[in-house]
Amino acid sequence: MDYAGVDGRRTNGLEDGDDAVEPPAGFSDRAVASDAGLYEAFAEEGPEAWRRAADLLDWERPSETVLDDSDPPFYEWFPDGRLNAAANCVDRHLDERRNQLAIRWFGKRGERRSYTYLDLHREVNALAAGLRDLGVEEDDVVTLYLPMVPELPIAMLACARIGAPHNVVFAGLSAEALATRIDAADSEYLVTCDGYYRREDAFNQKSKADNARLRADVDLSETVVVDRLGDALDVPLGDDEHEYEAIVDAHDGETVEPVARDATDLLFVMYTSGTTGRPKGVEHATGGYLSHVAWTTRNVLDVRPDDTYWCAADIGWITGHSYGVYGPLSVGTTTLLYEGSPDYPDRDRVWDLIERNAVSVFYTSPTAIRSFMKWGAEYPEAHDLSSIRLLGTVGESITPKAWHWYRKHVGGGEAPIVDTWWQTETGAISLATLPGITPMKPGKVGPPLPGIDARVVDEDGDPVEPGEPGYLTIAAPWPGMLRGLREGDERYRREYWLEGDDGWRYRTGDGATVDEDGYVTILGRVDDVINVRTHRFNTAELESAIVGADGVTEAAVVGDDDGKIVAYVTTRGDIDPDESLRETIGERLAQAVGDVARPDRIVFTPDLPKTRSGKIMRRLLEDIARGDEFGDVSALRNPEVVGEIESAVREE
Ligand code: 6R9
Repeated sequence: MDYAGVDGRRTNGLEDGDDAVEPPAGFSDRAVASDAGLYEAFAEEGPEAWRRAADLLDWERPSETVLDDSDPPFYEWFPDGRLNAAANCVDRHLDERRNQLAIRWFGKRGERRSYTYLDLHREVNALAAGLRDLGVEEDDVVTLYLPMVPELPIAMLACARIGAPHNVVFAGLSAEALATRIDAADSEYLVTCDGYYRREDAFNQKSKADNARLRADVDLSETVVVDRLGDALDVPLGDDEHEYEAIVDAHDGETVEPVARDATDLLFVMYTSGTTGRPKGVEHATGGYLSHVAWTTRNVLDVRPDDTYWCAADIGWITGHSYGVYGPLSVGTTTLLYEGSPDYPDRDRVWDLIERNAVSVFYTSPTAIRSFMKWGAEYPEAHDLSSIRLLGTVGESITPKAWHWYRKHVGGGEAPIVDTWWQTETGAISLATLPGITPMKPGKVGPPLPGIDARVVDEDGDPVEPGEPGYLTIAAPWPGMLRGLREGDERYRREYWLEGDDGWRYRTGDGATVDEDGYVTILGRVDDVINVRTHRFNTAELESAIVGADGVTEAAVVGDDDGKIVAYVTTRGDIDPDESLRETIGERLAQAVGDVARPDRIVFTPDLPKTRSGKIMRRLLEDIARGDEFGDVSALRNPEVVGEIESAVREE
């Protein structure tokens, strides 16, 4: 099979003998998913079983067919159905809960704003009318370049209402990254803001957008600018730039009929790192995506309308799309939106927000949990967190130690934890326990969800023995799956699909093991993608930015245990690597990708470890960065360099 090698040495810090933890009885009694027969039902019914998910939504026209799989790997879910995603997230809640809070927002400066479903309806409609007025038509892609402000989900919903796919670009990405995404998505419309606060300082986001505009090939025809900073920053607007507030005021009270979209029509595009240097545009279809997201929000995260739910991920990434916006709003709950960082103004910010809002379901990443652990249990312990009834984690593997800490100090020792595995491409949670039914095993994500045919296989595509490392694949289509790539069918097929004797397999790019009970442990990526601080980067993209610095000859980038970026860099013989080169490298990465990509550590080394065929042994460099044991290196072309690298790392 066409995979990079997965090696068996890595155990993901999982100690043997970690017993399964039963779902707490008090939880199971009230859980949304409480019938263990669900697994069997999905197995028996096949794709038809996913009708349950579609039935959670309001359809303009329900689909007769559940799945059209006549042209694999181009699958169509609910192909003859029609619906509008924004109507499902807003309008249909008006009868029952118009005055219930939909979004509670907390700004970096202690500001607060709340939107009831009625408020949300009014502003989404006004903006939808305004966007139309600016010329946005169905199928025009609108790029959204905003930090965590309520205007971001509102703009997403306004786009969805008029059938204009959105293309959200994480606010921390650079002008260059924004320009690439505007061009790749062929997007003529942009919604951005004047700026936002980073700690104490007002930061100019608009100037990044202006730079992107100069760089992009696509001519931006209209730009809408949210006033986040008021008088703190003077940002003049050009003729074809419009104040968000003025648009919403001018169209206040107008209603825009939600455009009925085919279930297979594009809801949004999200750029993510792939196996080559250029990001790829993952396309999500309206009906399958929203069905899967709504079903998992209810059945995995156990969210109900009377919850106060908080997904701490940035909306600029897929987790924020699916579980910060579409999931919670489609099921009609109250969702919290937080603009700041977890340690500002103090390290108890998260716990303060949970207590203040009586958050009942909290979803975050192992990176964040590791920081909480480092800061100490005294911070959560100073707050009343008894409102919490379920915890979730996503983005990378969680160690049993972190799992137990999270449960004890945040979950009161009682709350179930769902360790959810999924990807930008899968659209929604794909492997996880069902919290009221399935026992948890700390450090293992759990079995595939009902209806997800995930398998850990070897190079030939055959299932591996329990405990043996293999490749995580999915052997049958699922509703939340990407409908394709912006870069075309060929790239989509090549990136993700393998045709075997018994059909098509989706390659996740992750290595994994599976135990006797079918629980999957994720070993990490087997391709050139690294996950750090919940962001996904392509190593080649980062490395080429570093190698562009004067005097640098080679670079290899890895992630370490703390979610930090470590760059190993070699320089020309006549160059003495110094502080200024470090700065240059950091600056180049900030320019090319964004501040999030600045390395935490730069290790200058005389050479990089290579295989005989000249491939950089990134896995070995990762082990060194993590201080992990590594195996025999004698097969390397240059084994002598390993010792030098180790001492260079230690000197850091
Ligand atoms: C949702 C999201 C996807 C990659 C994925 C895998 C890693 C996600 C995980 C996990 C271990 C989990 N990943 N969830 N690894 N345990 N529970 O993160 O999407 O940014 O596309 O990243 O994240 O390596 O392939 P995305």
